[in-house]
Amino acid sequence: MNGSGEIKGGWVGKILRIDLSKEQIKEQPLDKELALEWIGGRGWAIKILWDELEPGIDPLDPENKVVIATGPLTGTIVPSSGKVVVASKSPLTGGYGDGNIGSHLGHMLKMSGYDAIVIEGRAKKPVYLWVTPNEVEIKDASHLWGKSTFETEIILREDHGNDIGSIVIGPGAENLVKYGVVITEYGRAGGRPGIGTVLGSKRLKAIVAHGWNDIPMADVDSAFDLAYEIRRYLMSNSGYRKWVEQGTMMTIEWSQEANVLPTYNFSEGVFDEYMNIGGETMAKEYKLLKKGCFSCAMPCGNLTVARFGPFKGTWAEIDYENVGMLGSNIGVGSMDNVIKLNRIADEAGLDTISLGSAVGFAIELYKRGIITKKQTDGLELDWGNMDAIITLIDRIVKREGIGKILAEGVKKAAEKIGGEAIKYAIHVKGLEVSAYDCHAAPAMALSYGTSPIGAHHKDAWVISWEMRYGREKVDRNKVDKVIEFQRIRGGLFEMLTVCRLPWIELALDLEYYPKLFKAITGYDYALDRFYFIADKVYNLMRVFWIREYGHWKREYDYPPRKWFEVPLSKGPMAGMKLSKEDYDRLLDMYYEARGWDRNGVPKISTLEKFGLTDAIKVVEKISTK
Ligand code: PTT
Ligand code: SF4
Repeated sequence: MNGSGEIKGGWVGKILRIDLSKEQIKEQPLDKELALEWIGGRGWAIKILWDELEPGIDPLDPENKVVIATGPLTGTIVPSSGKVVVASKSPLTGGYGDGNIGSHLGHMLKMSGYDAIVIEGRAKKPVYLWVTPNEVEIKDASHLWGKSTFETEIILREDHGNDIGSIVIGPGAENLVKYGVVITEYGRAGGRPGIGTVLGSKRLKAIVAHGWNDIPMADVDSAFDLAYEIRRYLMSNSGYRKWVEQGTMMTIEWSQEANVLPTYNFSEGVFDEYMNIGGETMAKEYKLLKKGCFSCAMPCGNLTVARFGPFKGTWAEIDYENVGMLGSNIGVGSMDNVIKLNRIADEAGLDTISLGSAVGFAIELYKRGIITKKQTDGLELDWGNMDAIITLIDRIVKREGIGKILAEGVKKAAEKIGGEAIKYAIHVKGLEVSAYDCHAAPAMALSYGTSPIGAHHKDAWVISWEMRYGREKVDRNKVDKVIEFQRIRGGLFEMLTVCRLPWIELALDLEYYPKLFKAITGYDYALDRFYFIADKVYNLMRVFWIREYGHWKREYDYPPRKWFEVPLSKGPMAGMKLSKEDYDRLLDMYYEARGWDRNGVPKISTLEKFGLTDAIKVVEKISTK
């Protein structure tokens, strides 16, 4: 490791560099400053992409890079530490994009001696990457290309054994559908802003690792005691049982009650058939097994099987977002059908959120007469019409007819279709909105509007707090909550690269994380220090977007137009829509709290505070335009 003084644990000390065009494999010592000042995961991803990408590069150009990054706690005895960040310049949004996937890849990589992989170039033919402590190899994947993610994983396990960590892409990403994700272990997905698609453009079908070296820890006794204490706390928590029975699926019933369940392309907020697709029904009638990521003491994966109708016997892993977007949002009110659609999305390697949004968008346009049967090549689109929906998804995966337009994401599809279409495209900055309707939830709308990757709930899921606090209120407390969550969820957890659910779902004390960090790495960081670094990361992500766009507009931080213009049509909040004036007030307060100007551009003084000198040059350049 570069820099003076040895790091005693957590980070393993090397970054793997792969150039697929040159078929070159290199190792680089982990820079100590990168470790201590940018921590890992998202922190490293943005720093590397910022430093190394040619500004304005086409995301599907071979020179775009994909960063696969672990954090100092990943893969250790820390509970729920089986996470890994996948990041790149997004082909869906044109800005910074990342995702955090629960898999065995993170600890297998670290046990192979690597904290991160940076991939660039484009292979001449399909390949996959094989990583162990003894060898790193770019291997032929011609036999895997065109295969579903599940088939691919099966073959990789036949060839390399079961004791591997992997991420793979499916035919959707190979065909450059812009919301291709990476899939692992038959049903975990990551990289919503098209990180799988970037791998597809590089002809990299999979990354597979098998490691066996220990991950060093500065103070094994303390790390063990803390991990043991946390496990005991989690497993004796009063919410534990329901959590392992339902996981995130319990949110369906909650969202219905709160009038925020995405229904008919974010029109209604409640769904008559919500019980059929809810957490209770899933747990009692459809759940076969619970699955968990590496080292998790509170496994939340719901492996479910369709039991009735034409798809009987089909299985898929489902979560709240999957069911909200490929269920109520497209009018599908049967768990059997929802399981089938999720299986299709997982096998194709497409993000269920963007896919559900694209399908809902197309159905709404069709029903409003904005697109016609001629444009859908004879498909009669309707809510819940499984035959039409399955055919439409197949066309998206293959980029045929209307599928080719929808494969670009709803923003670009709306621009192409023209007219009123843009009013029904539910996205922020080109990333489709995850499964919370915000017609009557202004703080959550702000969270989507200011998320650093486009409309994802991962950074600031403030909606349940907002319901308790008062959904109608428009004040500084809402802004502060969004920023607090962005620091914790989007900063602390994305940099340590461990699962946030022990904290958010079972109220694990956040103070455990600095303690774990100290026990594993030997470094004593207070939470405030992590938050300072998180703010630095947020500022750099923002300037990355500005650099790539070459300009910035306040309206890029607005939630979807539909929430301002078309009121909710059902449920206790029927008639509600977001007030533009209120949203602008929240946005002004947000910019002020972040030290950004009224267009959302970081002020020079803010960037100076974080020592982001290169970013200052970008901001100065656009302000003189
Ligand atoms: C995340 C997004 C989510 S968030 C879900 S369900 W969720 C969807 N899952 C998909 C899927 O499955 N298949 C598919 N083809 N597309 C999918 N798209 C959607 O992707 C497991 C959990 C979950 S379940 C969540 S909220 C938490 N996310 C965390 C996070 O982001 N960071 C962190 N430190 N901890 C987290 N813990 C939780 O992990 P993206 P995963 Mg995901 C089948 O990556 O790009 O952010 O997309 O990784 O392991 O599946 O998440 O109600
Ligand atoms: Fe994975 Fe769920 Fe455990 Fe988090 S709580 S580590 S997402 S199984």
